[in-house]
Order: sequence, then structure tokens, then C-alpha cells
Amino acid sequence: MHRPGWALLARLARARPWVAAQRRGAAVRDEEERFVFLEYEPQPELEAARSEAAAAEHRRGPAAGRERRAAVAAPPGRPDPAVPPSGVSCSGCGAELQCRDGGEPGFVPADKYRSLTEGPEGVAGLRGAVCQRCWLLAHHGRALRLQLPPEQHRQVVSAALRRPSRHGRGPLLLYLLDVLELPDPVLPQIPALLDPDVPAAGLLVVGNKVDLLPADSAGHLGRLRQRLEAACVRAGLRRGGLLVDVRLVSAKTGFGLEGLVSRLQRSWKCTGDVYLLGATNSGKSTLFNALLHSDYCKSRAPDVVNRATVSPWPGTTLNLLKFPIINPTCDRIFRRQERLKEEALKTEDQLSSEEKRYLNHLKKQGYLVGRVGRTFQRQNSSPLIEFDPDMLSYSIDEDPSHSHRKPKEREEFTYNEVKDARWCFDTPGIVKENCVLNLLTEKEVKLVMPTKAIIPRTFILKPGMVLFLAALGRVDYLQGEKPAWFSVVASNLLPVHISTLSNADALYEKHAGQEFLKVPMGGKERMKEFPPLVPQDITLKGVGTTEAVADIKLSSAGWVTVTAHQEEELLLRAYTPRGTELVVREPPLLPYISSIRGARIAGTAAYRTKKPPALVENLKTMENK
Ligand SMILES: Nc1nc2c(ncn2[C@@H]2O[C@H](COP(=O)(O)OP(=O)(O)OP(=O)(O)O)[C@@H](O)[C@H]2O)c(=O)[nH]1
Ligand SMILES: [Mg+2]
Repeated sequence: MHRPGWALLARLARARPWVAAQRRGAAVRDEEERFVFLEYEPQPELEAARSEAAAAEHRRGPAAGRERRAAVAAPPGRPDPAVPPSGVSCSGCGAELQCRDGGEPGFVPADKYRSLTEGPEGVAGLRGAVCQRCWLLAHHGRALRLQLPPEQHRQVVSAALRRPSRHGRGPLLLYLLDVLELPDPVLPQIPALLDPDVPAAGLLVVGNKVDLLPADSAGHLGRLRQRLEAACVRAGLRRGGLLVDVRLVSAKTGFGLEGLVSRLQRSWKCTGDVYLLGATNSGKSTLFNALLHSDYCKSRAPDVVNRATVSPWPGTTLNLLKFPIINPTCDRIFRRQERLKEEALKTEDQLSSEEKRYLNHLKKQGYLVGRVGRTFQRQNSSPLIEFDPDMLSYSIDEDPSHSHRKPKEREEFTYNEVKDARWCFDTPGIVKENCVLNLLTEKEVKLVMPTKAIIPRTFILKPGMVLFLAALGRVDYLQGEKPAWFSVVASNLLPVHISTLSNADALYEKHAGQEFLKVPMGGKERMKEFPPLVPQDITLKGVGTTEAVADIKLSSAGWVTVTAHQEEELLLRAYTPRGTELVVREPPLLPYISSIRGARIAGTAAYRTKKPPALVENLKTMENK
């Protein structure tokens, strides 16, 4: 499969990011080119996980994808079918805890279940516990195949929104979407989820994960906001006055969250319940956790309510989770404003070493970072959210199948604290149909879902050249007069290959399922069950060499932004796996993305990559964007 000398080139690539592409490109010009850059090399733990998965796949032999997912992490604990369901919810995913059936949501191994319920409290002893699935997701990053059917997710959400309004006011809907997924396929479905007899008080659409996208020019956030507004208009949400605002945030790095809290407190105070809605994986639980550690919740809530389970695997949350919202009295708003003013005057140097460390950690993760503090908190609590949402999504630290220890004593809300409380609810995501993630195994999902700031990769292609994004997407440049620029915006862990029309089919045939194209993984057997790539012809007219004309979105695997000479007509053919959606996004999300590049790598179609620096809001050093 590999040419002689490949190992040496890979080593060189680690030493100097661009060398592999350069040397290999020079050697095999007119054949396929593989672009390996230092920043695209998997992290050691991911690589270890990948090899472990590959070895396991190999040992296991042929199996249907769905079975394979289940087999990856078979539940180790024993069930006891005689014990009735508990009526207590898992604090990570919301499913009802039970020990009857290891294949159903909310399962806790029977031994563990008994140890938690044998005290005087009975089943109440389960409060604060998590199911085995949440435990495996959080501690081992393993996904049990315990997803609800897509229709059930929708029913849970719809039933919650149709509950009679409690405080004489309908709920506020906080619809969260992943900006990388624009146009969000679930956004137009919101009206159908609502009951005309329980009118919502308003809809706030929040574009999440902005930390992943580099600023392609000044004002890029303003443009992203416009794209978000346009998506809302297309989804018919401007009609009827339901939509009140659109905002951009990063639930993971905190960017925009203080602004969101202020907006919520200003407009809704504490008049009704708030529901976090959205497609699976849009980041609802990550936002729930961030708000739980902000000025938005009652000061004791973080001591009583556990963090929701967060994972890159779609369909993590299975039922409602909630925390009580604080009443933003005049005094509280005043104290909060004072804190925000004080914090905005600080420079990075004035932060504590702990804060600095945490900030630097976030700056490595994303391009946009925000500091989320707490004004109303108990003395012993920490002033900042200090957790990595991917690694420490909740705090249960024992193995539910083996430990008999009870979790540490939990605090409870008093009657007065909850009797008139308004709640913020996390909800199960609405499943995206035609999404490539639905076809992938858990290891593959981890490579495809971008977790760190995306570094754009730009190539200059002539007609007759082909670009592969792993084995999940392909773009052929069929006809045009001049070369055009193709910028890949996708997880840094997915490889990009450049080939020619005459070699492309053979390349895919030979390497799909193998390490060379990386995803899917599992060799020929895996590819037997994986849908073939299907083509769609696209014609575009260039608008200039600095501004892109369109994004070709290859389902949820990422997209390719095309920049071409003005008036230049291009005929392209783009491919995604059968059953997944290919979208041509015009205008593109980041029209100037091709400018984020270094010098051309001699003898290849690639440019060196550039990673713009991260920006921190609420700090004196933050540039005004
Ligand atoms: N970079 C980045 N990643 C995020 C952000 N928000 C969430 N994620 C990641 O996206 C993945 C899904 O996050 P969740 O919070 O579990 O998403 P969800 O909407 O609750 O998903 P379901 O429960 O499946 O509906 C996780 O890997 C998160 O770490 C964000 O603002 N930026
Ligand atoms: Mg969730």
C-alpha cells in the first residue's frame, strides 16, 4: 500500500510539518498526494484508541455497523429482571434508572443498584447516580449502542413543550445549533414541535461552536450572525414574532456566554421555564453545564445538580435534565454588572496562575474564548468553570459495576428553593437524518467531529484534479479555464488527498477503509457495508481570487470552500456516501478563508497552513471584533 520510504517521510513530517507533502508530492506528481501536517497528526490517545479499534475490528471480522457499535463496549454489569424501575432519573442523561435490562437506557448493574437502594432512603438513594452508559461515556469515551429511536427523542421534546404553562407564561425556547452544520436541518421543524395552545414566550436562536472557526477577515462574527439570521428567515421563524434574537457562543470555551446570561436575565428575568433545544450534538448539554456554573442558576444549584453527560456521540441525552434559574433581582443585576466591569478591566497578567492555566488550555482548544464567572456563589466554590467538557463532563468517580461505595453525601434543595422555581431544561437532541455520523462507529465519530480549532487547508487545483476528504467526501474539478482554490474546513484529524480524475476511482477502491484514507476504518469488510460515494454535479461562477463563491458541505464531515477567478465558470462533481446530504452553501460561511494560508509547497497543490491566534473576550487584551 505504501511506497518505499514512506516511513521516513512520515518521520520527516513530524519533524517539519510540510516536508511529507513536499517530498512525496515531488516524487509522485500526477499521482495521488497525501498531505500530512504536524497539526493533523492524531493525538497519541486518539491514535492508541484508533489502533485498538482497528485491532478489535480485525479480530472480530465482518459485522454490521450497528452490531459493531454495540460490541465495542458491551455492558459488563449483571441485570436483575425482578427489580422494578426506580422512578429516579440518571443525572447524566435523564433516563430512568433500572437494573432489569442491560440493553435499555438507564441501566445500573444490579449489585450497584442494590448497594445504593438498601439504605433507609430506598430508591431515593439513587439520586445523583448515573447509569452505566453515562459512566462509560464519561470515563472511557465509549458509546454503548443505547440510543432511543429518533421519533422518541422528538416525542420527549414535544411532550415537554406541550405541558400546560406553569406560571401563566409559555416557555422560552433556546434553540442551539452547531454553526458548522448551517443550514441546520432541524431549525425548520421547531414550529411543528410546539402546541398552539401553549404559545412559547419567545425563541432565541444560538449559534454554537464558533470557537472552532478561524476569523477569515475583520467582522467575521458579524457575517456568521447574518448567515444565522438568514437560516432563521428561510426556516420561517421570523413570522409570528416568535424569534427574538440570534446570538453566537461557544458553550465549550465560554465565548459569548456572559452576554447570553445577561440577555436572558434582561428579557425573561425569571418569568418562565427555559428549554434548551436543538439537533443532536449541537452542544445543549455543554451549554447546560456552563449555565449551571454561571450567574444564571440559583447559587446552590451546582452543589445539588450534577453535570449532564457530554459526548461527541449523537443522542447522548435521553430525557429532560434541569436546574433552577436564579431570580435576577435589581440588587443581583447590579452586583453582577459590577463584577463584569471589574473583570473586563483585567489584563491576562492580573489573573491568578490557575485562571491563566485554564485560559491557556482553552486557547489551545479554540479561536474564541470567554471567561465565565459567578457573582452569587458560596465561599468555597471556585470563581471559574474549571472543567474540560470533553473529559470531565460529570463528577461520578466510581465504577458503577464494581464499586459498592455510595457517592459522597449529596445536598438537596429545600422546599422553599424549588416551590416556585423556574427551571432550565436540557432536552434530548432531535436526530439529524441523512447525516454521515449516523453511519459511523464511535472511533470514527471521534475523528470526524472537530474538537479543536479547525486549521483550514488550502489547495490549488487544475481541471482534472480531485480532492478526497478521508473516504467520506470527494470533489472533482471537471471543467474550468483556470486553476481554483479549494479550502478544506474539517476536523484536523481527517486526511486530505489530491489525485487525478484518471486515478481517483482506483485510489478510493484501494484505500477506502484503510489507514491511508483513515475514515471509515476496518478494511474491506467495513467498506462492504458502507454506502458508496454518490455524485452530484455543481456549477459555480467565481467572484474573484480573494473571495470564495460557495462551500460544498460534505454532510457533517466538513466542507470545501471554492474560490475562483471572477466570472470563471467551474463544473464540479462532489460526492458523499449514499443516504447523506451534500449541500452547496452560497454564500459561503467564511468567504475569505483561502487567505488563511502560508506559502505554496513546491511541487504540490498544497499551501502551508496557518493557525490564527486565539482571542479572549472580557479581558483588556481582547481586540474589538
Ligand atoms: N468546540 C466545541 N465543541 C463543542 C461545543 N459545544 C459542544 N461541543 C462538543 O460537541 C459534542 C456534543 O456536545 P453535547 O453537549 O453532548 O451535545 P448535545 O446537543 O447535548 O448532544 P445530544 O445529547 O446528543 O443531543 C461534544 O463533544 C462537545 O464537547 C463548543 O462550543 N465548541
Ligand atoms: Mg445532550
